[in-house]
Amino acid sequence: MKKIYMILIFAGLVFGQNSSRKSLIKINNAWIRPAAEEANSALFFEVTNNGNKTDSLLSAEFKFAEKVEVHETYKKSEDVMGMRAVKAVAIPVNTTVKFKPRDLHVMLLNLSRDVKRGQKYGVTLNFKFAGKVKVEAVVKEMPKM
Ligand SMILES: [Cu+2]
Repeated sequence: MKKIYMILIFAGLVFGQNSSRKSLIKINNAWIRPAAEEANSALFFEVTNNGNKTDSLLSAEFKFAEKVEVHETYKKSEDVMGMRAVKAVAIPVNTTVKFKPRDLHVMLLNLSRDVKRGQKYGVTLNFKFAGKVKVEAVVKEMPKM
């Protein structure tokens, strides 16, 4: 009887580890706005949390940007929009958060090369619990308003 308990506990530990390591964060439609060397660009995507606890996007990495920041757009005054860096963006359970133009985005500052339409780049998103999530982003034009 004792043996069976031990096996169950062991199985629980292994299973628990596996499920906590598995990323339940899904990224869709990642894209980058075209921009020239030394200019800034931005990365957009949709992130869905299929896990059972709120996760947070903390930062991102892009090899060809000097600096990468997570930004939000806000109303500076009646008809002026501004943007600013945020420490984290919460991704609640069973929710898709859209990073899109004039809203949340990942700012790619001071590009070290031209980022041209049709090119594809690997980017890494760093989540509090899911850890590093790598995605491929395609370069395409901003959608028309
Ligand atoms: Cu920005």
